[in-house]
Amino acid sequence: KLLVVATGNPGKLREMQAYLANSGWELILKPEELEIEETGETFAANACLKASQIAKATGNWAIADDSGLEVDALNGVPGVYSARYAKTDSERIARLLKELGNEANRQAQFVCVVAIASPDGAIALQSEGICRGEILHAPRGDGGFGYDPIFYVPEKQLTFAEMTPELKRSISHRGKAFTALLGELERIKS
Ligand code: ITT
Repeated sequence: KLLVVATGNPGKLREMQAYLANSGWELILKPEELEIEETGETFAANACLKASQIAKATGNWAIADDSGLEVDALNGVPGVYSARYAKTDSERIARLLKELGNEANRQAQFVCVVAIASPDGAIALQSEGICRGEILHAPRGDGGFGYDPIFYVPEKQLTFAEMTPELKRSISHRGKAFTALLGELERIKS
């Protein structure tokens, strides 16, 4: 069966493709001109919105990921606005470091909600993953994407951007959301 990967973010796409590689589904990319406005106030609402709209528009099963970084000392900001926080990854990082300033509490978490919709737009599966860490004072590493260079995982003593793609995938918010959902996804296929 065909599964449309409903993202326009190349970093996310790479990771989603890796999780889905052995799922038995034939992956197809979202048509570039199909852009869904994220009007929801939660990750779950936006993930469902994207999966549902893309499924209906293409007439195929679709999988969407809505994710972002919640910083404790900023009351969860940028949260669902992580992509809209600034224009480029480096501007997003610069803005976040400026807002946080010398705040001593650097605790934060990445959140990811994955949703899968059937061709009629109904949500068939939904899963959430959270990964806690700390915001550094300056970027480290050049792997990954988005806020990865400032997101430090104490247990590994590395930022997401310093990890191999395999290590990041095994412990990340996205990894937890996908792991919980892959078995079910296989069941739907047959
Ligand atoms: P799509 O909606 O097309 O999938 P998007 O980039 O707009 O792409 P979101 O609305 O879910 O996706 O925004 C998520 C943002 O959160 C993303 O742009 C990154 O800045 C950040 N983000 C999410 N997961 C991340 C990760 O694993 N590493 C670093 N940053 C991440």
